[in-house]
Amino acid sequence: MYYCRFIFSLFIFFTFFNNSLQAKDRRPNILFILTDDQGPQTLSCYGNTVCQTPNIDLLAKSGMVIERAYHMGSMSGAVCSPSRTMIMSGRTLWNLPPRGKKYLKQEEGVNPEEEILNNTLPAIFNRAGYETFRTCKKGNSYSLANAQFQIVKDKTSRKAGEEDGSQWHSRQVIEYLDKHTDQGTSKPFFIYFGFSHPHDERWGVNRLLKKYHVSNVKSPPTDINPGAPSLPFSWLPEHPFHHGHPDLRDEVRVPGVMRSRTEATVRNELGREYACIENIDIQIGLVVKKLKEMNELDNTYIFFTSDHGIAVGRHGLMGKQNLYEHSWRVPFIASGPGIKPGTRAEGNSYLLDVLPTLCDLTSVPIPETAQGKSLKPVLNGQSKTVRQVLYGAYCGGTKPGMRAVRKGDWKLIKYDVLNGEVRKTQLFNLKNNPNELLLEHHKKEVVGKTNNQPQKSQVNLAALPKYSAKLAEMESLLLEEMIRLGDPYRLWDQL
Ligand SMILES: [Ca+2]
Repeated sequence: MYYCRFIFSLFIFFTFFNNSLQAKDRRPNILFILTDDQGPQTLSCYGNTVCQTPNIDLLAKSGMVIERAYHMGSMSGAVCSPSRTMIMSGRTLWNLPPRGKKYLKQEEGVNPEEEILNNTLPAIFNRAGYETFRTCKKGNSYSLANAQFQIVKDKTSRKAGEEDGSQWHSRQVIEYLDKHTDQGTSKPFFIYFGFSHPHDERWGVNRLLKKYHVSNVKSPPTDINPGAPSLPFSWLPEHPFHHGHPDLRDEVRVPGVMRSRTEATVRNELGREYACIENIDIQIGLVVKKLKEMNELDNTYIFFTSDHGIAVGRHGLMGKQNLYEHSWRVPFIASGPGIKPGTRAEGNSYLLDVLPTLCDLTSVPIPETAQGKSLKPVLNGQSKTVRQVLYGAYCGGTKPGMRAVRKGDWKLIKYDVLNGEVRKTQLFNLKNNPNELLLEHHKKEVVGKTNNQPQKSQVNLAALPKYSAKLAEMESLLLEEMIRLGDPYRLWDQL
């Protein structure tokens, strides 16, 4: 009898011991989805009616859409690079760590690099006991941080095939999840799911190119395809003044576009962009389906965003090196435990808020190096915004460059470029003029192509005496933000 009891006790002990070793850590998983060069205007949850993204729409319906999410800017033509460094480090634009010799600029490198590197997204979640995985394009990023993920499958995939398109990235994630399941890993996962598209060149899958009535081209097309997506309301044949970055690759050398801003070129390129985005959407659908099959979907925070927006013909620009909403703003959707389905909030967030937000949602301490704010109160429905004023900079070309500030519906953009040759101020009321239309958008030949007759008040309001007090208020807000955030430059009228 005593012997039996002893054996039974041993059995209980080993069962308990074994279970405690194997017990599944039920802390929430993270799936962070990052596309390359995608403005919110491409998605139906932000008003697009042409580009079809049923899986991203489903994410929006099952979570929260942030209306006002932005990247803080760039001191380099490669806007991806500081933007992705802000995501990885949670640092503000003028307080970034050096990303490697190649990217070291005079404005950078003044920070305690090691401390920041020890507190990047992968470093934090490795320490917290997560299994960290990454797939993304290569380059233009914070490579020292990227290397900290436990598993890295990076490759720039900007073609249309299984091995060189967006399909490649989703396959890496699915294969990883299969391994995670097969190995019975008890750890929760953090997946950084990056795409190389819709960044140009926008090589679309044939079926999707046909759907949007466009084709892959190397030189600007001459014929308008009447089935291609319409011109955006803010299309212009050229920007009213020089943007200040001479010979900028995105404005003059994108294959299939070059310097052309014609209706034929812009509509074809928009359709190519949509084909690439729909392909990304299909890939996201496959990964979400996998999570569902694994019974992990309800226990996973999913964030969808992009490193910045892009113009694609709006305001006569093609690239992302400007501070109009189409390029400064990013899409931002979040779903997961505690986030009420089908909700929206203004947010007023930056991409550098991602790091503190993910920490906060998973009860991981937010490191002191993080300068962003946690969006958890917004995602939980306790507040609508995390800050009131938003600041943006672009100075990858001539200095001091462009600056923007937004508060409520009001936005100021200033340009001080080409050694004083261009000094311009724009003031917009975004509620009344969400597309930031200018006087040039009222021209007959422009209206004839965009089929949009702007209201009289939809112009740059900066020179109108009626708005002089608002202008002065926004000017002083901008300077305050520049000082507060350590912007090393001042504009001509701030000295
Ligand atoms: Ca990018």
